[in-house]
Amino acid sequence: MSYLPLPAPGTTPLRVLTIAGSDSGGGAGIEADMRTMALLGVHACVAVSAVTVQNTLGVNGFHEVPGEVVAGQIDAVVTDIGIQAAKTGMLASSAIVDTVAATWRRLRLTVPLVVDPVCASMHGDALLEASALDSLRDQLFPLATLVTPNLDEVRLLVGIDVVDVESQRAAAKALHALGPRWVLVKGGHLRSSDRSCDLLYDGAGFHEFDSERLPGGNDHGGGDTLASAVACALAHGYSVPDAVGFGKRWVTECLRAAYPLGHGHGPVSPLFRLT
Ligand code: PXL
Repeated sequence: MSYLPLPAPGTTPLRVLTIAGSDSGGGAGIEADMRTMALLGVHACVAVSAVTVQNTLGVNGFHEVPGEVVAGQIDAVVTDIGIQAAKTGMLASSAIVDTVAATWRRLRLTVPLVVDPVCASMHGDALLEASALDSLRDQLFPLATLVTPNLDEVRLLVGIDVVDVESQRAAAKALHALGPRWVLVKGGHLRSSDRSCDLLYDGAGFHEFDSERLPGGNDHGGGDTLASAVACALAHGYSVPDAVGFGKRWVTECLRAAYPLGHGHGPVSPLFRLT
């Protein structure tokens, strides 16, 4: 596949801000975002929302960063370094979601914003307090260029159980009504056991993204990696459908290169780009 153009050595790369939680195991969250951004030739700036205590077996707990510190990180990055796109991942609480949205509005940011509405880890550990769903829907979604929920997040956000193409389309419409410009409903293995079908919707038309579904349990950080790659492509000026197509191809390559780690789920990996 072809990747994004790399910056010449010594020249300033494009910058993408990730507002997300840290994974001490290094597989998901900010660590996954930064790996993908670096290997796509983009400079990653970070606003840490929470510090999780986790390994490949699960999340043992997390410590939330105070809202004003999250806002301060965004402010510091935007007013000095400048960004061409941003993405959000784990935001932990309604206080942080509200602060991120208020800061985005206060700074009058107009760059593309990818919102990955992370609610839980793959082990089912909560990464967002239940009361924060209202904040996500009411405050952050209307600012988003693209939201990228998986099927569990769709159920929590709009109460739709996606079981087939029709319910996937209904979910995309219900999510779009909350205000984001585009919605990507990640379908997992909805239509067949060996394909992964994601549905993109902008209020007018549907675009389908189909990829092979790779076997193996090492897929920690897949959603973060996809959203980060999409944000990098948007920073380069790609259209949303082209950016999603790129992100999907990227995460498929990262899944192919996933490696075992610890005693649980290993991470998807962009390190194949170094070989
Ligand atoms: O992959 C979702 C995710 C995002 N951010 C953090 C996580 C996880 C999953 O465990 O730990 C910090």
